[in-house]
Amino acid sequence: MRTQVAIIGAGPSGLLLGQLLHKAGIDNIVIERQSGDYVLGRIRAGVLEQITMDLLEQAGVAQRAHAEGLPHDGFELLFKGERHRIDMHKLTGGKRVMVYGQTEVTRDLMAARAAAGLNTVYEASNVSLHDFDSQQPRVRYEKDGVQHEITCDFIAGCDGFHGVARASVPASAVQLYEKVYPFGWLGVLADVPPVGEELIYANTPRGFALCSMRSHTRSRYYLQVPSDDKVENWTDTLFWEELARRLDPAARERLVTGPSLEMSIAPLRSFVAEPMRFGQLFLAGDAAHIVPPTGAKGLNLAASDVGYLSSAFIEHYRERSQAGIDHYSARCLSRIWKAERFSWWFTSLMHRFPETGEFGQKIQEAELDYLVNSEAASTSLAENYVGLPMKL
Ligand code: RFL
Ligand code: PHB
Repeated sequence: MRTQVAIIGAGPSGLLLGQLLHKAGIDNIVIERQSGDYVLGRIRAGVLEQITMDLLEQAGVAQRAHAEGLPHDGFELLFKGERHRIDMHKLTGGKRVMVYGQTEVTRDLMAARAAAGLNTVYEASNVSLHDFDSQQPRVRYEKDGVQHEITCDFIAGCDGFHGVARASVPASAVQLYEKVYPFGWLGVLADVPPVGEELIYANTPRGFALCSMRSHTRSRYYLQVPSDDKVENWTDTLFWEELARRLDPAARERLVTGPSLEMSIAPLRSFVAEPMRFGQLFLAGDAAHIVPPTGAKGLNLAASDVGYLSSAFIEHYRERSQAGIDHYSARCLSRIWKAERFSWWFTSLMHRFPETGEFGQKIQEAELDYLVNSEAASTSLAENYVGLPMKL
């Protein structure tokens, strides 16, 4: 088999790249280790930046996000038992975010790919990458016990943090930066109306909590839990009781509980691999970087990488120019490190750190007080939350 771009991974990065390339007439094949249903079963991000919406539009898959997504102009910070609104729309001169789940983005991209009759290989095993330091890279995989080989011009490693693409690069060619936090997020998805119109990020002496949503009838809630906690230690009742304890009285009053559709624990980590290009192999999304989810940046960074990468490939095929390809890694990393900084800062501000004790809590509360009372400080928060410009 031959294609122009072999894409490893059918998460949001891989599928969005495939769709943008297809729109530009560039042939591609997506190779995914799991089944389509398994990919759709992972409940992850929920907040899309305008830049991500623009890319979905460019890919021709934004109709349902526009129709069913919830545009949000602000969010609330809860600390010392009181909520304070950050008016993103006002503070950023009219920008907002869209609340629309990663599952739905993935579903829309899968439907568009199927409708266009594009080749996606699900349940591919033993995927391996070869000769990406030459002009003839190859990808091998097994499907139903049969070995296949794809020759291509480029390989896009969109296969997430645990994927094969980054692991195929010699250790001496890549520099890794990592920070692991001493806690995780316990998440619950439930068909109950959200506690508020907007998201609530709560800093409490019992730990962080986040009230998010997928629609007016489906809520997504998270609690900070110790790193070694297990889902088996929790029941729906225990979750709702602990969430209620971390809310202010008015929100507690409004909280509607119900059976969880999904409950899982995600570890929190900051991670960057540099560079993101190795000859004809390009990393994008979680394959190259991870942010703790506090700033809602993971999926959005994946989308902006794919924005840069699709432009680079389009420039290569249309104009025979290498410029986009040569600048890919530096362009991405400049934006990624700013999002890493923001996500680390917001995580540090909102979570309880076992080692800093009461003093740490007081310092956080002082910073939060400053943040909500200083227009300069809240503008900086809002500007980062809605997403920094792509600067192409
Ligand atoms: P994904 O979504 O991990 O997709 C990668 C795909 O590659 C496949 N794969 C392989 N395919 C072929 N061969 C191999 N050897 C392969 N190895 C892996 C995988 O099966 C998968 O389908 O990466 P992508 O596309 O870069 O998208 C990134 C986003 O998924 C990610 O940034 C966010 O979901 C991060 N994230 C969150 N971000 C937010 O903004 N808000 C959140 O609330 C939020 N929650 C989360 C998250 C990430 C989590 N992870 C990674 C465990 C919760 C969790 C649990
Ligand atoms: C979510 O809805 O899953 C979500 C929203 C905002 C975040 C993280 C996760 O910061």
